[in-house]
Amino acid sequence: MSDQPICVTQPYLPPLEEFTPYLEKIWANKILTNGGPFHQQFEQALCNHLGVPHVALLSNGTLSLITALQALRVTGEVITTPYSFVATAHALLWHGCEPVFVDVEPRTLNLDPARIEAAITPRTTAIMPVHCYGNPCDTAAIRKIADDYKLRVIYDAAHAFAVQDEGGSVLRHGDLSVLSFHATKVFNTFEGGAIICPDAETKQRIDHLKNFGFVDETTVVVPGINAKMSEINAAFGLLQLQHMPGVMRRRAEIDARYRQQLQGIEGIHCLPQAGQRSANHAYFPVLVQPGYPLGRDALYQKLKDRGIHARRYFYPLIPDFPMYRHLPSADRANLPVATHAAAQVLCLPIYPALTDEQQERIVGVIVEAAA
Ligand code: T4K
Repeated sequence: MSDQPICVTQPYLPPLEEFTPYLEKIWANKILTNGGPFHQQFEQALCNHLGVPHVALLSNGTLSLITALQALRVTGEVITTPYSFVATAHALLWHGCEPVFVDVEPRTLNLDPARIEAAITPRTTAIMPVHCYGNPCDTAAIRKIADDYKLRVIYDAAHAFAVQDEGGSVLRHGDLSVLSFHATKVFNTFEGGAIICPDAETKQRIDHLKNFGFVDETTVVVPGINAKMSEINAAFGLLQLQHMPGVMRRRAEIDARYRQQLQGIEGIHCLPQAGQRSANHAYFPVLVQPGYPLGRDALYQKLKDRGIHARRYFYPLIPDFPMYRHLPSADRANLPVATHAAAQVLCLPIYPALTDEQQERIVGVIVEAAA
């Protein structure tokens, strides 16, 4: 048992028998998709759970990003972070926009507002920051720049489910915020995503966009796509919500134990949970820095040899992928902080079913290598 591989994450699944009644309802009414009863209930339940006014459910986070860009009619250049999962920039390419990479700031590894203005050109229409690892961006500074230059802001909040800052849900910031409910996320519906909207009109436009543009049987108002969440995913989401308090508690415990046990190891720096009233402990990123006897990749390999699959989220940097390398903003010289982070970050396993004994195994390897 103690030799079982440990992955960076493992999805939370409620007891199967709790899901059976939901399936029975779907089997009875034979509504599988296209905005059925579970879809409606789940949207409302999410609004309540997250403390946001409107939620549009979609089939995954990537299509949610693309649909959000479409909803706001974003064009031209969009300022974004080089330090994220590749879907952030891919969404921009799919929508026909040019990502303009701006470096991150060292404390949170989120887009550095101090560097945004220098990257704005007459073609810039929007900013797409990421609340990386669930740490909120400097939303006030980003808002100010967006207001000054009349830019749209779409937050990629794929990591920020249920995160709150001093004023409430972090998802209220920007023109739109996008969530992912992928299997690897804090809150999963197998696959799934959502767009948090400030008003009913925008939500309606997104609802049209995700359903081919249909308003009624014979009216199509926009060239929409099919990005709907199915009833089975929505039903599962409804059930998952009931389990979230326990999931969050366990994640917080694991996070606290890591911080305590890794404290004082030279060259191992735990990224702080910054600017949060309520964190979600989605990831546990550590920076492997000079002073630690092994480099990040050597520690990654050592853990892997012991069956522990930590992950180098986010290496390589997005600008290093072939479809981005040619962009002027992909020049590494302008991205020193992101470049360092991509070379130093290791995300340690964190998920509700991770046992204390497994966590000791993980910390044990890090401590042993330090000795
Ligand atoms: N924006 C940001 C900032 C994102 O991080 C993401 C997704 C998106 C946008 C796009 O949202 P989606 O379109 O995905 O909804 C994973 C996820 O596939 C991806 O959703 C996520 N970010 C990214 C950070 O990580 P991989 O390639 O690391 O996944 P994979 O398959 O290697 O899984 C990691 C570990 O999780 C496995 O070693 C085992 C465990 N696992 C995974 C799956 C899929 C399970 O135990 N069960 C599972 O079903 O990308």
